[in-house]
Amino acid sequence: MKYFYSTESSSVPGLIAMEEAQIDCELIETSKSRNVNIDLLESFNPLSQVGTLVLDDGSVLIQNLAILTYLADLAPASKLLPPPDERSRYDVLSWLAYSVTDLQKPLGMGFRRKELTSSEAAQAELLTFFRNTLERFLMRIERVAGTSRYVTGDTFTIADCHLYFTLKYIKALLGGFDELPMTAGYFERLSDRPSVQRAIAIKGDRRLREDA
Ligand SMILES: N[C@@H](CCC(=O)N[C@@H](CS)C(=O)NCC(=O)O)C(=O)O
Repeated sequence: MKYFYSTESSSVPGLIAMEEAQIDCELIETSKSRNVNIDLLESFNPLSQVGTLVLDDGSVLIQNLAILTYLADLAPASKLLPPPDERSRYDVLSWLAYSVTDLQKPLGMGFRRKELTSSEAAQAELLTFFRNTLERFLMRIERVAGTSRYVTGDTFTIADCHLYFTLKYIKALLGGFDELPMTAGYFERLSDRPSVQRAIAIKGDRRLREDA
C-alpha cells in the first residue's frame, strides 16, 4: 500500500492507526507550499487531498472514515475497531463520524473565516459562532472523558486516532480547554500515546516497518 500524507494534517490519524496496528506501508509526503509530490497525488486523487490510500490492487481509498475503518479491519488484533458482530463497533464508528463531521467542519470553517468575509466584524462574529458550536459538541467528550480513558472505554480505537487530530486544532482555535477539564485530560492521554508521538514525528518519503 501507499499512503499520501502531509504533516500536521487530517492524514495524521491514518499514520497513528498504522503505527498502532504495525501495518507496513509506503508513505509519500506531500506539501502544497513546497510543491512536493502534488502532481503524483493528483494522479491518484483528483481532489488532491490527503490522506489518500492506494491499495495493493491499485484502487484508491479516500476519506478518513473509510481509510481508518479499512486499516483497522486489516489488523483485527490491534482492536482499533471491534468486529461486525460486536455492538461496540458501531459506537466506535459513531464517535469517528462525530469527529470527521460535527467537529471537523466547524473547526475548518473557524480557521477559514477570513475566506468567508472580508469584514473584520463579521469574522469576529463567525469565530464566536464556530467556537460556540464546537463547545456545544465537545460536551459529548466532556461527559465521557472523566470516567473512561478513551471515548468508548479503556481500549484505544480509530475514533481516538481521529479525535487526537481534531482536538489538537480545536484547542488552538478555542485558545485552550480551560472550561473543559475532562477533554483537556483526554487530549493529554492521547498526546502521550507512543503511536501518536511516532506518527507526528514522521517526515519525508519512507516505508513503515521495512523489517515486518
Ligand atoms: N473529509 C476528508 C478531509 C480531507 C482533507 O480536507 N484533507 C486536507 C488536509 S487536512 C487537504 O488535503 N487539503 C488540501 C486541499 O483540499 O487542497 C477526510 O476525512 O479525509
